Amino acid sequence: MVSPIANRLNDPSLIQEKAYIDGQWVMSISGETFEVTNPATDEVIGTVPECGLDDLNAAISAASTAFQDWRTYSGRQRGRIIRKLFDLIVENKTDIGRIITTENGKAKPDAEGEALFAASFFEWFSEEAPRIYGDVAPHSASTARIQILKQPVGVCGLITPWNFPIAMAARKVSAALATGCTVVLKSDGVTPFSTNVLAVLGERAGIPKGVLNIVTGLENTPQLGLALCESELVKKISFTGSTRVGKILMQQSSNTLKKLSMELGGNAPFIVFDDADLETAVSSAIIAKFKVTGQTCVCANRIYVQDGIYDRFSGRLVEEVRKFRVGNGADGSVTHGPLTLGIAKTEEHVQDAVNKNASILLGGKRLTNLGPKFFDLTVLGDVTDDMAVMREETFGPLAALSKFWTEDEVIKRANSTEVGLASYVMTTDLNRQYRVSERLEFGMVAINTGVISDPAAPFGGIKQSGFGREGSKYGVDDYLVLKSIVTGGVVTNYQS
Ligand SMILES: *[C@@H]1O[C@H](CO)[C@@H](O)[C@H](O)[C@H]1NC(C)=O
Ligand SMILES: *[C@@H]1O[C@H](CO)[C@@H](O)[C@H](O)[C@H]1NC(C)=O
Ligand SMILES: CC(=O)N[C@H]1CO[C@H](CO)[C@@H](O)[C@@H]1O
Repeated sequence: MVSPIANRLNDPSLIQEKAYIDGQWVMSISGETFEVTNPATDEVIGTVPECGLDDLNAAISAASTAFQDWRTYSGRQRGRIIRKLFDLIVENKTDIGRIITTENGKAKPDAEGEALFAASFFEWFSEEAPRIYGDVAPHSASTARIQILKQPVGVCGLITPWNFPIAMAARKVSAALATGCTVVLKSDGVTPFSTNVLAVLGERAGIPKGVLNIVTGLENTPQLGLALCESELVKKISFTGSTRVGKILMQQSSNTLKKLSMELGGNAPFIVFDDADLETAVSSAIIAKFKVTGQTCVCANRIYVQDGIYDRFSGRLVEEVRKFRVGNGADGSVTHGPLTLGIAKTEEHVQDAVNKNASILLGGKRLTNLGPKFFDLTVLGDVTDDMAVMREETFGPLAALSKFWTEDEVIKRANSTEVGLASYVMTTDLNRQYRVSERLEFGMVAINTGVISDPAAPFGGIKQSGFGREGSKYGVDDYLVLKSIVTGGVVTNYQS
């Protein structure tokens, strides 16, 4: 069967209903497949292989063999290939956007935006690839020398989520390839087609066979994750997903003491001070909260608004959010798509908050006329710290507004969570910008903007949001190991 998405593409070959192992598009050895559906319509849009351990081991073995050659490419040679992949993703952004919308549900501007965001990491790491410097260090003895090399860690097991099916994969693959590592990527079972595009275009860009392998799977995901973690040939795991699964993978990696990167859940505070510029605060909150219908790990989950600006902020926010249109993301006038995995948690959080006397300022209910996965963009007022929405990540279109009075109070409330990924601060007071951002216990702070991600900015969390950084000049470190070379018996007689 040809996937119905393929008919809607300029370049139907971007859709591959297979796994990609050692430079070949292959079925699973068992022959098993699973279906992929469009969350807006629940229509089946294609099938991909349900890979098992044999398939995974073939991919690991291919990556392990390819590593011996790929690591010997110069950074410049790798950079040129990675740069070509950047160009191809940008050229094909419309098609890629369509694929993302069809399997993830996000609206067209978000989907094309994701394609460009994915591309930006290949551009960035194509430039970092030739700049992986080591060091020369002075030895304690005058007769010895120290040279420090940065070398690729080896085969990397990458596990990526459905909410940015190409960008989260791109952010890892680009850095791994830049350093000379090879990759076995386990894509999310909900969104395998978007991730597969990386292999289609990667091959066209000239990535040698075995360097990038993609294993697809849905039901088998836990076994595949376990096998990646336990493999002796895999030297590193990078995971983006929930804190719960991150902890499992970390445990499973302990027998082989793998190098790890964990990009886990958040519970981002968004703080609006009285001295904020109102329009900046409103537009930033809209991006930080409602991007991809609230399904990002950096989404503003708790919006703290100071007493003096609370009424004006909530009024303007509701006015602006009201203008959006929820629907099938493929429809050009739609701004916000369905919830990819469903709406249970959003509904629960609204119910819980309302039961505890929060007020509904906008939305608050399912949009059953559109389908089972649509929820209205929602703004709640009078939210308090005892409500579930303040303690757990909603991953849905629910803006929870809570009033605060003093700076100390809001910092304390913002910090009191076991996770620490993104945070947002709206204030025009320069001293307050420094003071508050230094006191917030989060890996990232956005000041007067709702956009925190950029290829040049290190992305990552602290506390139970994980560790490791993606993007930026630090992003290659997660894929490198240091080697010290100490040379003894060096005789330097300058008076020769
Ligand atoms: C909600 O408001 C009602 C009526 O004012 C009050 O009796 C009740 O205690 C409040 N519930 C909570 C959880 O604050
Ligand atoms: C952040 O708030 C927490 C919780 O109140 C507090 O323990 C911590 O000291 C605060 N961090 C800073 C740097 O102020
Ligand atoms: C739709 C579109 O722009 N497709 C392009 C994708 O990239 C290839 C090169 O690999 C072009 O040939 C296509 O035209």
